[in-house]
Amino acid sequence: MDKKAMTIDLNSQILLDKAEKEGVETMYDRAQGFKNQCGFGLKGICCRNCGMGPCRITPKTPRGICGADEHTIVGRNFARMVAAGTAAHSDHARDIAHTMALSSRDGNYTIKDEVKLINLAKEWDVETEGRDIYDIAHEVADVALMEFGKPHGVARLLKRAPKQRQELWNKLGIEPRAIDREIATIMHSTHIGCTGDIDSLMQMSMRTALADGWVGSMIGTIFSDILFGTPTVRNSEANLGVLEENKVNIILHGHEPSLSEMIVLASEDPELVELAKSVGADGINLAGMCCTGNEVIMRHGVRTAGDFHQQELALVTGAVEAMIVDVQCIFPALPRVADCYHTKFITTSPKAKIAGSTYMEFKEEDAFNIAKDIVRSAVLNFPNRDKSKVLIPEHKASSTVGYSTEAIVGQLDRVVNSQIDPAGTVKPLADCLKSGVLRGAVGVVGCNNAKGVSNLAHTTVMKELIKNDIIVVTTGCGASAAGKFGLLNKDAKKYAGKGLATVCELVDIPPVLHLGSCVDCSRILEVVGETAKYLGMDSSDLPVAGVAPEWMSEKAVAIGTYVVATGIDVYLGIMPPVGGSERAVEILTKEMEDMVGAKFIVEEDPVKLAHKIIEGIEKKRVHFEA
Ligand code: BF8
Ligand code: SF4
Repeated sequence: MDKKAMTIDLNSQILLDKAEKEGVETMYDRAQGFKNQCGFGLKGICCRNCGMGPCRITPKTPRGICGADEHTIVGRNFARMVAAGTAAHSDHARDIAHTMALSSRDGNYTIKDEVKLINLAKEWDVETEGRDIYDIAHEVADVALMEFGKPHGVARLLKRAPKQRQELWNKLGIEPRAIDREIATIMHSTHIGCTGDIDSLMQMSMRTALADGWVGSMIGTIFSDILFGTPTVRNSEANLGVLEENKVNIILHGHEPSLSEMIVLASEDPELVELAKSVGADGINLAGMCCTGNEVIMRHGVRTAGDFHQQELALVTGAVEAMIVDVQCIFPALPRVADCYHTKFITTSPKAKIAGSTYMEFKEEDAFNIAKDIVRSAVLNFPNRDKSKVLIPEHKASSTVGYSTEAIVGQLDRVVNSQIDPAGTVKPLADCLKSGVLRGAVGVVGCNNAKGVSNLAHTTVMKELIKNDIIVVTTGCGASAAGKFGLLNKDAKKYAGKGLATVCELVDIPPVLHLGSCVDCSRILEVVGETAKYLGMDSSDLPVAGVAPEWMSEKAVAIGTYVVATGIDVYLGIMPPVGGSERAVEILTKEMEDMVGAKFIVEEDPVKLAHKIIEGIEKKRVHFEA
């Protein structure tokens, strides 16, 4: 297959040609080498949880050496994916909570959204009257940190879900207790000789996944908003065309805003801007990638360089002085690509050291100074750029981003609400859904996957949905894809059906709303939860769905599972590694519906996938007719 046919992004296609000419290997080359992937792995029936293995299930060996059957093996592997995904999101959240514990009036990290902090403090019974905001922040941070390992009770944030949902979780025994505890329980239960019952493994997976969505990710989002500001609507641009010929280009890639926020500040520091000029550049140009890209575009309008599949290609432009990374979704291949150019590939986290990188450890205690050192080293690298190797492809699209829950509610209020409606509620959204002007709302989220054509499924699904009057909310690399292809632009209402186009016109929004990074899928839970509560319904009654058309990470498996456990159907464009167990498939695609009111649906053809979603949404609308 022609490599260029593996992506629909024109910039990527141009840079794949360049990489080929320059002998630079990328993910697209390696993916071709992996055309025939291991059938056991694909079906989830390979176990290496103990030293007697690996055991692979075949007709001749229907059980592992310990006797585990295909259901146990698939169930254990699935549960471990959920645990890993939950660990990743929640450990990110833990770092943000620690950062808030360090916040101070005259320090590097200050409180930007006091109202959100006070509201959370009240929700968590932290005294607020007559106290200094930083004392409150520190106590709230401590309470949050306890949510990771508290010995008793269930997670506090579950109370934000509709009442019926909370009762159901309680009845099913899937209310998460403490985040770390749920992760540890899965690691324990999937050790050799523990759980040998797939129903129980799936139940545990839901409980742990709920700890991800309603606890870890939600803490990540709320605390980031408190520290760095709740996103507001702003304009920006996306795709590799945002790199600039005459500026020091710095790519921010990874996930945690405690680093990226400081880099943004450092890049505006007059001393470093002057330094950039003294080395012959016109200034410093930051561009984001993956979820860090989503964090900084939402809060600062920092333009998005690209998504997960473009991380190597960004360096192939030859125009990047430094790529700064922290954790998650960072290809270990990057130092090799960086070596082909002048680019400095800078790792910063002890949790994600990568051989061949320049390691500059980031410590929140000395955040700004370290961020300045990192940016300085990027600036000083500008004279090393080899102009003959530079090719910045021109494509980029403009976008409107920053739709936090508050921004969505505020935007709807501003224009739609008549004088009689109470301000600051989800009423306008609920009304639009109820009346059918909007048929439904769908979260199109997640990664890019080399099993498919980069960006094809995301853009196809989004376009089909909006054409059918379904408003789309998006996070993660799905949001970057939407940005690159102009779907976050208000003009994209031209692709929308009549109802959605009217709403977009009336309230001045694009048909696809950018809600942030993958931890910000918790914003989706919040909007759905509030809308359900407003209508006196459970989340499973609403015409809403989640879709991960090109998912690939374990985090995505955790997200999909908590979304289902919240009562929202999840549509996948890539089959998860569970096909080797009929029971697993039955539970995930059928029985979960009886348990939690939602299930997984897998469809690899993006157009068919979109139509299955539309059908599912229309079925849910019966609840409005009752
Ligand atoms: O957490 S969408 S490729 S960047 S995993 Fe990774 Fe997937 Fe992108 Fe953000 Ni989310
Ligand atoms: Fe094989 Fe059982 Fe060990 Fe897994 S746990 S590797 S199935 S013996």
